[in-house]
Amino acid sequence: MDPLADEVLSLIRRPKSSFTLGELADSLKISKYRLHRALDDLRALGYQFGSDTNHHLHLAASPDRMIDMEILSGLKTRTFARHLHCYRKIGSTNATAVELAEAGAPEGTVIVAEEQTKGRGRLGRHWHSAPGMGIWSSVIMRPPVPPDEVTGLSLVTALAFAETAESELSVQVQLKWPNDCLIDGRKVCGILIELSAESDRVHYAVCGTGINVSQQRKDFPSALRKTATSLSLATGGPVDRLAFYRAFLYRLESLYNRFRRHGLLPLLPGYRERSILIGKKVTVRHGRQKVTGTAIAIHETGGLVVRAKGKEIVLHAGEATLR
Ligand code: BT5
Repeated sequence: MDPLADEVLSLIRRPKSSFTLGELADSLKISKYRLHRALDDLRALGYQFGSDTNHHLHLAASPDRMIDMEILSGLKTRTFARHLHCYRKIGSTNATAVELAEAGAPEGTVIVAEEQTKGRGRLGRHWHSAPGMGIWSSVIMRPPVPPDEVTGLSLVTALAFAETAESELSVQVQLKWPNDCLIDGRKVCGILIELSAESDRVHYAVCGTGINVSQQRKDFPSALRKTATSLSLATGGPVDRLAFYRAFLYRLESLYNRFRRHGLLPLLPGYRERSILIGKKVTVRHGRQKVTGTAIAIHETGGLVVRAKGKEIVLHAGEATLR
């Protein structure tokens, strides 16, 4: 983005600002002609401007687009998204995040895209990432925990999503260990953590989050129509994707920082109260392992504690189904 367009926007957005075209050009020390060009560039991106009877300019509409100016405007995080890579179309934000993390990108670097052509789920599954309808995003994290506690990041992210949806949109979210967020039993958000680690140390974790925002039923492929939902379907109206994303990033950063300082323990009550597995009979499959029993708790490492045949087993990964 042209830095001038960026400056124009930040001046117009400043609280209580009121500029005529001439005053705005003077403040930016540019000609009115250049200002008109910058406003035209912004209009091409989807910004709309209005003016009052005194010819003071105001922003009438902002585009619903995953562009840095929009994400950063009003974002309250300290480190998350302070390094931000926005794409219109990408293979997978996680794949790009892995490349950037390998090249030394700092913690909190965010990759976000309007569309993914190779969005990935766990175990090589596909994540459907329709253009402009969701939040397809990855954050690079460098948590000081051993690799077997990284499941905790999935739980931290799921909880951040649930709290954001509940506080911003008043919808109730259920969490299905380890990485699913559901509304009315349908998946609205999936999380994929990818890791580079040694036996006792994590180099980096890429935390990928796919959030369905504005899809209507017909927008999902038929295979997902019965199992997937979106925030819009849940609220019954349009959802401000960018406002939701900013709120989510802020909450994710603050829960992640608590996790870094104190581990998962302080976050467990919030996770547990939304868990659809605790207290239920479940089957958990992980590779060739299959455990059937009662899910009784979430362990402080993020694992699922299952009581099976009189023994308590902590599972650190797997696919859980309710029986
Ligand atoms: C997940 O995998 O739920 C992790 C999804 C992570 C996606 C994000 S998007 C940004 C970042 N970049 C990436 O490339 N990935 C991450 P899993 O638990 O394996 O669930 C995958 C299954 O969910 C699929 O097999 C489908 O059944 C279903 N599914 C696919 N797309 C969906 C969607 N948009 N909404 C709901 N369910 C979906």
